[in-house]
Amino acid sequence: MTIIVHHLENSRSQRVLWMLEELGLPYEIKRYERNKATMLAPPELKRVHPLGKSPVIEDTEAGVTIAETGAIVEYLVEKADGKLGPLAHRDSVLRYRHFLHYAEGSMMPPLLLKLVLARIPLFGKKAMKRIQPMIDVHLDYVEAELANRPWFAGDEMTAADIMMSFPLEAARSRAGLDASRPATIAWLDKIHTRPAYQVALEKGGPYAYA
Ligand SMILES: N[C@@H](CCC(=O)N[C@@H](CS)C(=O)NCC(=O)O)C(=O)O
Repeated sequence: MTIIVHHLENSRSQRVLWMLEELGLPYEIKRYERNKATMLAPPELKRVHPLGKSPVIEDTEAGVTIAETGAIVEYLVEKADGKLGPLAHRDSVLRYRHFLHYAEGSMMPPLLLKLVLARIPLFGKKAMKRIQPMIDVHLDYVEAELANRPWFAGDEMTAADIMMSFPLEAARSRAGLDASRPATIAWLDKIHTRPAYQVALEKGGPYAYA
């Protein structure tokens, strides 16, 4: 066993388990529970990486510790000799790179903001009304993209789809993604029925977004 996934319940790190299952790479899970009051990660995670966030992976054979989902996903593509990496066509390569970064760089921030504001009484509710239109721009964009092709980069599933799974699952659970955006919902249903996704879900423990 060379890869250890430091996995926080109900979190982005579910994507890493899914990817490892898709790639058929052996791995071990170290589970962490959120603090029930703050929902933050436990302090033990700071011993693995100074940021104390999840996901973090350790590749014990290579002697490396990697934080940040996008960096982990790219590392795993490399480790699997390009499997789930960019497709051959130039346009697909550009889309692959775009969505790989877009997931955490553009789509997650307003979703996270909404989650944080939802916990602030009065002011939070008012401010949330300003955030939803920002989220809707992303949801409309994604819907238009998925109406054009089966996967984010092109005709085949890639790591870009894995990156996009968490923001879209979060959007469905708390930011108004519903049947009015049928291509996106069909894409979510499609990833959820994949055997590798199901196995990862079973191994990962609590995950409120699937
Ligand atoms: N952009 C980072 C975000 C990491 C992150 O914020 N992870 C969350 C899990 S969804 C976390 O560890 N939260 C607990 C905390 O902040 O204490 C990534 O994709 O890896």
